Amino acid sequence: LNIHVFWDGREVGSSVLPYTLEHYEFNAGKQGSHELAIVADNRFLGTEEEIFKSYYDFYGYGGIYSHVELEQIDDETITRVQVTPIDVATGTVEIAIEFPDMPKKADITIAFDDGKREKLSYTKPIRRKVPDFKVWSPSSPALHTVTISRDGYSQSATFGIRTLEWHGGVLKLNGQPIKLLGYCRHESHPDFGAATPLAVIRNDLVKIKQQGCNFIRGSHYPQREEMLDICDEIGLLVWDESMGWNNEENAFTNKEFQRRQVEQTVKMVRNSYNHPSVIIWGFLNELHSEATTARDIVAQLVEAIHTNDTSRPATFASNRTVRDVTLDLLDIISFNTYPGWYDPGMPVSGIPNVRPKLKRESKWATEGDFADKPLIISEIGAGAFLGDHSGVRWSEEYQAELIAEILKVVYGNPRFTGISFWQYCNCRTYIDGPINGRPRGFNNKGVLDEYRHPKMAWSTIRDFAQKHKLNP
Ligand code: ADA
Repeated sequence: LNIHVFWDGREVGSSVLPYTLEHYEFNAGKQGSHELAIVADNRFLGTEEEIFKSYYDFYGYGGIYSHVELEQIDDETITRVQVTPIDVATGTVEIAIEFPDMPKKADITIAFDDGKREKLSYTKPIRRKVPDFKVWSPSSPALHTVTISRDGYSQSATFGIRTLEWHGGVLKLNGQPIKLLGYCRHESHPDFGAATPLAVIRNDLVKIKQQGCNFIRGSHYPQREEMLDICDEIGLLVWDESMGWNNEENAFTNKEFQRRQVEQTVKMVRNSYNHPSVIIWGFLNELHSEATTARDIVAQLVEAIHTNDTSRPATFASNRTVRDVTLDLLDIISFNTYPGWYDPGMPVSGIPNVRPKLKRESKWATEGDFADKPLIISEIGAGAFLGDHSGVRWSEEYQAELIAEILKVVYGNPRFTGISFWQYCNCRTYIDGPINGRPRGFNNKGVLDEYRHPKMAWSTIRDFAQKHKLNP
């Protein structure tokens, strides 16, 4: 899949990074009318370096998934404003500014919210206490803005004051250990494909929040800025990840695949840095990480994240679990695990498998040096057809009972930081894909169906979330 951007017939930009927000700067010529043409080529090329491969278990929709903006930037004297929260007791943040001409020194003014402007000569990132600050958290998602001006041009950034720590096996938000509960969510709707209107996105996120959950894993690609804006505003925590799905050795040892992976991950981090809702950066879902050759790409991506952001942890969702040889490289250990669904000997009922399997995996993630790393269940769940009340596999009852058992086991074991269930709602995939059991061409593990009608498990999770009050 790739995109080509033409201005008056001249190519001014292109991309091979699906779902990545791209910026193209070019000389637009004289004032007057011009033609902008964008070619979205949704053919799978089948090459090793391709990021979006035809076998992924989610549909490769064609076209442009999000909006296009055209902006005249003649007078732009500031390129990027990056805000890092440092301390929630004093409201201290660090501000880093990039300029198009990258001067050694720039005369700027800086103002928080509607406050007064401070003049200064900027040479390196500065620390300031935000006046009248409020701390951001899921239960009180307070936002601030900072406006930087230079030579009559201004740029604002919205941010939240909140901190993260990830040691001692726990994830802390604002100094307090936090338990996560929520869903993996695809940008997918039967009427709109991946070009989900903002009203649908907002409705999904508000529903999840009202259910009592606090967490979304944006599977399996960088989330749209507008989606993250809503999470900032309503107080949902987000795992944002760059695109990958079950990538094999021939791809992840390919230098061009590696280069593209690093590029899309760095772009994701830089594009979405200021969102307080984003608490985890991820990549390469279910990489074939039992291979020692996988260590190179994992190390490269962790380093790319750390180089661009020291304030958030890096992880990826591993389904190799106890066979994974890359876990020591990560800040958080994350397992995609399907006891009770993908069990040896299926299709018999596997609910009794939940406890022993999760116990074994949590023990593995605690041995050696791993005990210091928080442990998340990044996927777990079961397929169910809306309206099937047979009580066996694929019924609403089976999914709900399995989920009830998972909730009991995971939140009863302090080693686990939480769950993002697979998945929020059914999503479109391929009926003839590599995985059996994709009836109707949908992945039917949604707790809601594809039109967001609830299955029984929705109230199982709601009742649990409301009883346990997870939002600090
Ligand atoms: C994997 C994968 C998901 C989905 C899921 C499933 O864990 O990460 O994208 O394919 O399995 O439904 O089997």
